Amino acid sequence: MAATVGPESIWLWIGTIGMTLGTLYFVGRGRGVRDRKMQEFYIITIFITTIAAAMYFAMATGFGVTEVMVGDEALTIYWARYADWLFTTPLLLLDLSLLAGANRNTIATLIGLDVFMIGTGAIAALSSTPGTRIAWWAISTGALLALLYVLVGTLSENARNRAPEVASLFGRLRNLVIALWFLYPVVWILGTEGTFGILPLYWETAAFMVLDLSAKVGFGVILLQSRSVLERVATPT
Ligand code: RET
Repeated sequence: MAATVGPESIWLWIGTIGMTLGTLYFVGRGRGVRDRKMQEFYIITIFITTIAAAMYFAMATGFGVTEVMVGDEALTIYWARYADWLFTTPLLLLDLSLLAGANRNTIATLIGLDVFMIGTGAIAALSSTPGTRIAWWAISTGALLALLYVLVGTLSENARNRAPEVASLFGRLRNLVIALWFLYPVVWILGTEGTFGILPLYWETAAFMVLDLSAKVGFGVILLQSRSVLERVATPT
């Protein structure tokens, strides 16, 4: 069932513009980078904001939204968020993993947990009883905790074997991820999805927009800011 986009569309348009500007900025920064290893970071990060710009545009124009009946209440659910996160969160983790020099098993574990988290989060959003919504939310949050555990455990250990400036950049980005990613399930449960009606759709949409811009454009700006650090990743000494 289609649903119409309400006054929260202002935030969705700001999200669309922000992600587009982020994409253009990263494309500009990536020009002239010849080293293949360094290019990986630019390619991944450009895809992250490109996908998000497209999904924000889909939400702003009413394509990425549906209605879910929970009891006799109709919830407006922006499903395009999950389509966005399904691809962009693994790409963010890939950026971090390449920086840390993780092996394939660690990368697969992180991305597996992440896809499981977003998949079960989508089920939570589309479920039709408050009880099952909360249960899937809890399952998804469990996956987030496991993911962050790998991030502070194995991945941080890998990063310690890198050059000091690489390790320090990894540390900054890892802390940003921990701080921001924790807030997603909080906004979700307080927002319309949680059905407690604490945060109205208008403010929930604003909160997700700020989180998404920080977690994608903010993350990318910090990562791609310093070519010399990325050069150290490309040619370790
Ligand atoms: C959901 C709801 C269910 C519980 C959990 C969630 C976690 C979502 C996260 C999203 C991260 C998104 C990012 C986007 C890109 O910028 C699905 C909201 C745990 C962690 C970083």
